[in-house]
Amino acid sequence: MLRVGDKLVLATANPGKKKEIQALLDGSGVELVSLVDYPQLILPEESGATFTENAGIKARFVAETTGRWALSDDSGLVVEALDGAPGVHSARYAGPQASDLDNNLKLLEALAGVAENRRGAAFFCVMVLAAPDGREFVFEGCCRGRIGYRLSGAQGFGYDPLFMVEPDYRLSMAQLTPTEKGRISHRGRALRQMQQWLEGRKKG
Ligand code: ITT
Repeated sequence: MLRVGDKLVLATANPGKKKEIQALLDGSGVELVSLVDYPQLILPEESGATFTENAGIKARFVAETTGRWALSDDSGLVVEALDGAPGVHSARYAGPQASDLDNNLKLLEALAGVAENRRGAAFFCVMVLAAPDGREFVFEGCCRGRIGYRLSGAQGFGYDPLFMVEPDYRLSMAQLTPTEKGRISHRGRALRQMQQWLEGRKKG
């Protein structure tokens, strides 16, 4: 089992995710290293149809190649009025090289004319913790909100400036501090599930 002092490789090339995961696991006793420490590792193509499949692909690849425990995060935004898009394609919604701004502008355009009560959305996050011996453990988190009409706030990354947070939809996710975001976010929830599970394994 993953023990205090073991190195856990974060299987993500996304700096926004990396920063949030590092902050949320700070003080947990797990020593985190990232792909920056393995510059030769390029994550494989995310060919899965679900967040879980893609998270598995990334974590397995990194655990197999480094011989260490690996933790991946596959996440994205699901918009009701768009039948679940951009979903697993969230990172590349506006094209293969799309920036966060490109993706946000495309989303605004796709929702042009859609009324406030039909702009419901949710962020999903699936994390896979993969052991070098092939075992895999899955953790999930979700966070509901609504897509706003304009970008607001400068914190976070991705679709945060358009994601208006429940229950009153006054603030976007990008207007929350990192701590506030971590408390309610899909990623924070998945990581807390993982931490509870690790605690349980230590006692059991
Ligand atoms: P890795 O595969 O290297 O981890 P990626 O960005 O390609 O990085 P994903 O395929 O999981 O990862 O796509 C996640 C996208 O979903 C991300 O690029 C954002 O556009 C969006 N997203 C995920 N979590 C988010 C968050 O907390 N806030 C805003 N947008 C988020």
